[in-house]
Amino acid sequence: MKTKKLNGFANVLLLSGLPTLMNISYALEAKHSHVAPKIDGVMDTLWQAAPWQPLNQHILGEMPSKEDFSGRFKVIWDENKIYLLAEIQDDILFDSHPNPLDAYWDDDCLEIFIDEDRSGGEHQFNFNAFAYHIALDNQVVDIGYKTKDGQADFMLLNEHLTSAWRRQVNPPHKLIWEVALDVYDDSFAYLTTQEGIKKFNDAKPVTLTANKELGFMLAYCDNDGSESRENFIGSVAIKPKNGDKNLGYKDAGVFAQLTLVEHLH
Ligand SMILES: [Ca+2]
Ligand SMILES: [Ca+2]
Ligand SMILES: [Ca+2]
Ligand SMILES: [Ca+2]
Repeated sequence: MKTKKLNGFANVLLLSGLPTLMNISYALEAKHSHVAPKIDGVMDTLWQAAPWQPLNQHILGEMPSKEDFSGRFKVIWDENKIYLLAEIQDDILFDSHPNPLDAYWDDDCLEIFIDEDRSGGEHQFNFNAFAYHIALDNQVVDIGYKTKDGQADFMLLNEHLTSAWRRQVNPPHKLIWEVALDVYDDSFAYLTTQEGIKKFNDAKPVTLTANKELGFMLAYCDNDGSESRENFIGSVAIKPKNGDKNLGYKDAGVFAQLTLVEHLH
């Protein structure tokens, strides 16, 4: 995978013809892997084939120092899943909300944004796209539907991915955080029974193929002990709307294009 700048006139013309508001500031390629990485927070040699991608775009809070937060990541894929490895430097790991559904964005978390069909568009209260918040206890949450009283229905989606992280022995003790992600399309749905139990429909993860294009963004919510998160840094430069760059959890149009390829171009 490599970063391709798509700011040429021809590319702008090409992309402007698509019925999407997809972010065109950059695009990524993920290389196919014949072997699935072991998800254990240790970087296997198979990751060497994938280049590092920066995780350095400001979304919220003050821009952190390198010691406070810095990160980079790699992405590969096979027919079944997308695999992600993030190398994160965070001086203090912090999780003050024991309920995984409570203010999970204010605890340290890795956030994967994915839009299976690269449609862009609104996804806050639907599954046109997903914003998977992965907590330090590896539980996964996104907003489901809007409740009858207009509140966000926070959904545990632990079945959608496998995650593991581990700190390295040598200073500065960076985290290696690995994720194996099932890719669900917008047919995913759930219902809530009268007893309040949430039941998923029978949507299955899609089978991935070469040249598939998805919407993708990675981010990290860093909190080191404050009431709310101290900074929020992502992989994509987001054009602010009314001064706000924290748009990924509701607008898939800010994600970048991720193309699954056999070989890097
Ligand atoms: Ca920090
Ligand atoms: Ca928590
Ligand atoms: Ca979509
Ligand atoms: Ca932290």
